[in-house]
Amino acid sequence: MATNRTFTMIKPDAVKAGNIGNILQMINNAGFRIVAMKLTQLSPATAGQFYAVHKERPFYGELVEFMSSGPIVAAILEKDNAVADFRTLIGATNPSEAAEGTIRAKYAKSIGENAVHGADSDENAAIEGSFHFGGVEMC
Ligand code: 3AN
Repeated sequence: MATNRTFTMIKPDAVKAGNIGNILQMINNAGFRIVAMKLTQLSPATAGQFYAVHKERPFYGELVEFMSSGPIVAAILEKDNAVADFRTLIGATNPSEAAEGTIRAKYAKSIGENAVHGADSDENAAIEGSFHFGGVEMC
């Protein structure tokens, strides 16, 4: 059964471009409630740990370097069908394939620097959320 929480990060490219506010507005307008949120910066080691599932992929080094290159916003979001609905809101991994009106279509630069992360399953949403937040940080 689908749970009602997902995990997101606004990535360094979107933070640098000044799009935190625009992206949070789209998240709010799509009906998500923010359960926890913080501005933070991942170290290369922490980014490597977060993306350990991609360790064997050819872009892993590039991904870790990019994700630790500047501040990010990490957040836990709540809504019915949160994981699937958030993936719809952000659009395809490659912004050139992302549907019109999605966050990545509007704000992503490339397949690597693609503005936002969205958990891809309920299980990963829970793991990723607790990677960044303790229970007392959730509202
Ligand atoms: P998604 O973020 O849409 O779930 P994944 O899980 O396939 O996509 O990839 C995780 C992250 O790895 C992506 N958000 C993107 O930043 C990066 N990535 C994926 N594919 C590539 C690629 N071909 N080249 C560079 N970076 C990539």
